[in-house]
Amino acid sequence: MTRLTEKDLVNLDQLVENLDYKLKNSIDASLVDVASFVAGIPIKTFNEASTKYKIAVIPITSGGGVIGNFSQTVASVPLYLGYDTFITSKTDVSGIAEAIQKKADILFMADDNQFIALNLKTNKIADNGEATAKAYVASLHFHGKGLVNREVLVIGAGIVGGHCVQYLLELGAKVAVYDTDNDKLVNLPSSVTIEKYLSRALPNYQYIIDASPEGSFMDLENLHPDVVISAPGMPLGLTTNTYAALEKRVIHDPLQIGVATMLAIAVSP
Ligand code: 2YG
Repeated sequence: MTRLTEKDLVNLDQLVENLDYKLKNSIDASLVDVASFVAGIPIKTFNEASTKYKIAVIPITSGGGVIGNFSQTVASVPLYLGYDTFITSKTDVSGIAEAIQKKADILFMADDNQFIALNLKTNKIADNGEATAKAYVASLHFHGKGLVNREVLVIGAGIVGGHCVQYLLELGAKVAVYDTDNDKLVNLPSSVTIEKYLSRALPNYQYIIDASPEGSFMDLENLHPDVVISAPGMPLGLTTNTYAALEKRVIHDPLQIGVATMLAIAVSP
């Protein structure tokens, strides 16, 4: 999975408030709607959880080390949703101890291999890859007012793309997948269509999930006229002018939608 950089996390238009506003504008659903839908909990339950759980975000120095603004961006989401949230002053094991001493109930922490939210009360673990994938699929579900029998193209069959395929099938969509690496395509369910040539496939799909780590490979003239692109992949697979032209029909953020969904999963009974 792509490792974020501080640069990915400092764009002001990616502030969680702005993202929530953009999400409502493009899919007529909020962060809370999407996160609750994925976690399978009533919106009321998710909102009430903000009075029950204290959130700690723990910077982890392993591997590539702490990413500037990563903990702050993660913490901004539960804060925005009304949760008592803090970033530990210590990192790693000392940070975990500090979080527990300060009575945190849910710990958010990420190394280079996994990003989780751990509910200490229920032992529930929310994984960012799965939560992000489902949140981006759910966004298309809201946009399309359901995905039953809708054809959706998933670009990139890695960890996030794989979870997208599973969830799309669960929601009744007809799924096609493109990946440059054949090894990623062998274990897909037989009902999934494999697209061999991306440039030939792109114009045929109104709904696209960009779960690839490639940037700027999709241009407007080669896309379906009513295309909607839900893009968990970093960097965004659209050229700048295509992103600008499509605006409301692109769902994309570096981190926040996935974090909100991890939180809903972590607090779900
Ligand atoms: O605590 C820190 O600052 C670092 N140890 C965080 C490292 C995170 C590495 N993982 C990623 O950058 C992504 N997999 C995070 C999720 C991206 C979601 N699109």
